[in-house]
Amino acid sequence: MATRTVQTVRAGENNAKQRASTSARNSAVDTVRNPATDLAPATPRPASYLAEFAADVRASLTKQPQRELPSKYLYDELGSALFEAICVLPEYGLTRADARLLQRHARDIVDALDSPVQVAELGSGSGKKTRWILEALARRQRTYYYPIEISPSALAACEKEMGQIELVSVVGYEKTYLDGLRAVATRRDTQDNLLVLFLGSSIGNFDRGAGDEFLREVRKTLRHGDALLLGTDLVKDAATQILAYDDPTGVTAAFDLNMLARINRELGGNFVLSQFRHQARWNDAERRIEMHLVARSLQEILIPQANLRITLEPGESIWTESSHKYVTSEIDDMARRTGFQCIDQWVDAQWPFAQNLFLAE
Ligand code: AVI
Repeated sequence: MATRTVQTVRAGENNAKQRASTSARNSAVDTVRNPATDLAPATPRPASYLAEFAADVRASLTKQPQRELPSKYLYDELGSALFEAICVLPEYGLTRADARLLQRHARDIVDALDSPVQVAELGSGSGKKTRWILEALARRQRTYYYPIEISPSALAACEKEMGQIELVSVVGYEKTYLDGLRAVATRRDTQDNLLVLFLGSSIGNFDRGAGDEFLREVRKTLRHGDALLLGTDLVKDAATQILAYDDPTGVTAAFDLNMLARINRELGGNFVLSQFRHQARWNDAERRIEMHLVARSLQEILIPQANLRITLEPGESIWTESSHKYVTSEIDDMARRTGFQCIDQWVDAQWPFAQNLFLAE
């Protein structure tokens, strides 16, 4: 008897443009071909992609008083590989805490939901951590798993891995978070409840207001009785947090600097990487880690394909990412503000991180 199914729904032209992506992780792998660099793409990007990248770079690098670059552009092919390496750094406990909680509490999580439950995951990556949830569900019912991921290579890996689980059928969506979730929500049967997974504290890469807005949009696609499992990294001492984003082996620095290298590769920029230093700052008022690239000396930057020329003063920084941290007591409010109720919360004992189970009100 066939118990395994794997299928992929690919993005249309519009979705592949990643226009709707407001989050870093979901804008993953670079697919632009650049013969000069030998970074071969998995699939060609639509022609409009470079124009959008150039416009974003231009708008953010000219911001004053603080220049920025959008964190979603950290995730080209090399950036995504570096992020995978970050996840196994001893100093970056976040991913292991996330996985530990799922492994320990998968049963509690699925027991809180009425059958039949189907699972959608926003930015599934390779989906490794999700196995625990799917196995727990498959013990009581045939389960559909819908990984939603813009990176074709990550989605393929996820489909391959999760497609091995007995009584689990995988239908991958190569789309942005919300486009994918809308497609899943319209395809499910009326009696099915949906469990949406948003793991790894990816919510932390949104500014707090934008994070609320995003959760409200997620809620709009759901019905009463559906659930959202939200992973949130918690505030811990500043030294631990800084080390997690500025590791001694320099993997996170490489991840950050690669954004400049990518601009050089794809937009003809002239950033000299050795003239920039990666810096992780803890912003206590906003409860977030900020990643910056700080100019070591005066830099005349030319990015011809973005029609941009700027001067960076020595010590001036480009802000490349925010990673917000949470306190457990704020999660209830976050749920309520966005149309959910937080019905359970599990906190890791080794690395302060919480899995929060939200029910759609
Ligand atoms: C993907 N995201 C949750 C990571 C984080 O911790 O904010 C991205 C990251 N940036 C540097 N290290 C990890």
